[in-house]
Amino acid sequence: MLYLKTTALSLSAAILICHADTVEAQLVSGPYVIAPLDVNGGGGMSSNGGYSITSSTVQHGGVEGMNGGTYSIRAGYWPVALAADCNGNGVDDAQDISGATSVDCNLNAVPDECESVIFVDDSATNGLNNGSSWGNAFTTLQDALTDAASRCEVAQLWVAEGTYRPDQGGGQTPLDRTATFQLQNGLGIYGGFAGGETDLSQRDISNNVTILSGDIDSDDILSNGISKTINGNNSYHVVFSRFKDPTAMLDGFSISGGNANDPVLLEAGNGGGLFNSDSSPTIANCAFVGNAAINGGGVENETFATPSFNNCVFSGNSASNSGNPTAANGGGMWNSNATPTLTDCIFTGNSSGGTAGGLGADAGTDAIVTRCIFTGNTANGNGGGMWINVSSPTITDCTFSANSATNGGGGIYNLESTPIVTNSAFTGNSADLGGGIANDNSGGIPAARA
Ligand SMILES: [Ca+2]
Ligand SMILES: [Ca+2]
Ligand SMILES: [Ca+2]
Ligand SMILES: [Ca+2]
Repeated sequence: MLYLKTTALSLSAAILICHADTVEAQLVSGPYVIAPLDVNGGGGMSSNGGYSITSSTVQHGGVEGMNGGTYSIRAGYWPVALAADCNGNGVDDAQDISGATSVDCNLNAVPDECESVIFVDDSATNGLNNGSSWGNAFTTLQDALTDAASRCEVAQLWVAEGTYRPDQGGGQTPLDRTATFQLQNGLGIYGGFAGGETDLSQRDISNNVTILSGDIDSDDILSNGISKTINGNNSYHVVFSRFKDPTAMLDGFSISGGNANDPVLLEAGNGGGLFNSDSSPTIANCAFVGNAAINGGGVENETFATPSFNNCVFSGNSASNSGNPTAANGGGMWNSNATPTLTDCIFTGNSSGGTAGGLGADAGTDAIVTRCIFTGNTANGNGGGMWINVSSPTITDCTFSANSATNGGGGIYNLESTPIVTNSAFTGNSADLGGGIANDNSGGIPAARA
């Protein structure tokens, strides 16, 4: 059913209106038969004087004042072709906006949900590159982020398969190691599209690998676009988040080649894949692969950060410190005074020159770790799978297997902490002391000596 808004329609004689009729808002006369009837949203009717309204559709106003043969219909809808219905809800878009069922923050008379997506595809080199469609997609993610930040109506970026580097795009300096993809509140950044999809549910993340790469100087040894060996001068942080809330979302990307290796600039030594400080973004369906840092090769969470990671993989990341090899922490992830929520995540093949091959939970990190797998992570110190210090993480339904530590705690090294470990398995982990779990000055979980 299609409708045309009327604002003040007086009826004084006959008219027949059916579904298929096209009726302009105008004064009409004659005895009326208005069909079919469906009166919504106020109004109502009464009649005398011989009028018959049998089946009309009148919304948002209705019929009123039917006395003496004169009708006044206010703000009703006649069955007509819609002026605009971009959101396909059968209501004219102008009425969506005036009725506050749609937001129009940019005041262009278009419901914002119809213009909320910006498209990005590094292959779309023949279009207008304004982000308005797949054909006219931006070719760099930075251009899309800049555009999104200036437009209140934008809620999502859809990014097609390909490789995107943070030093690419307007306003960026090529080879700038400090260039980084900054998350934004109210913006979901989604990868995994082939290009051409019309709905978020159509993307295929595993077949359309969408890489955010810190290999800005293009000399890393790659495997399918992922950095296997970092060479040269890469981005300090591929992705960056500070003071963001859970509406800042990253979903469906492989994040690779970040290298936070500066021992002087503290932040530049932490979080090669993602640096996250005092911030609570929502990260889902992402793979942090082949990143490096002094602390937090894959991810660094610090300073009251409460991010969530759902269905993410942390693989082949490393914590290393060329100037002081054992002063490195958290190959996969390093948390300092942060409370990440990790659900259905996998830490595999991460390494640390010091503590925490897989995940480090330091200084008040009350992480919530559920249904996660830690396997094949190594620490050239303590805590192959996980290292916990002065923290109270909750670990539920997890598996620790084949992790190793040169010193203590192949699976978990637990220092002055009170973790709660429930329904979790420890198999095949190894360490000089505490192959499964080593407790050091802790009152929490029992030790499992190798
Ligand atoms: Ca509409
Ligand atoms: Ca709008
Ligand atoms: Ca592409
Ligand atoms: Ca490089």
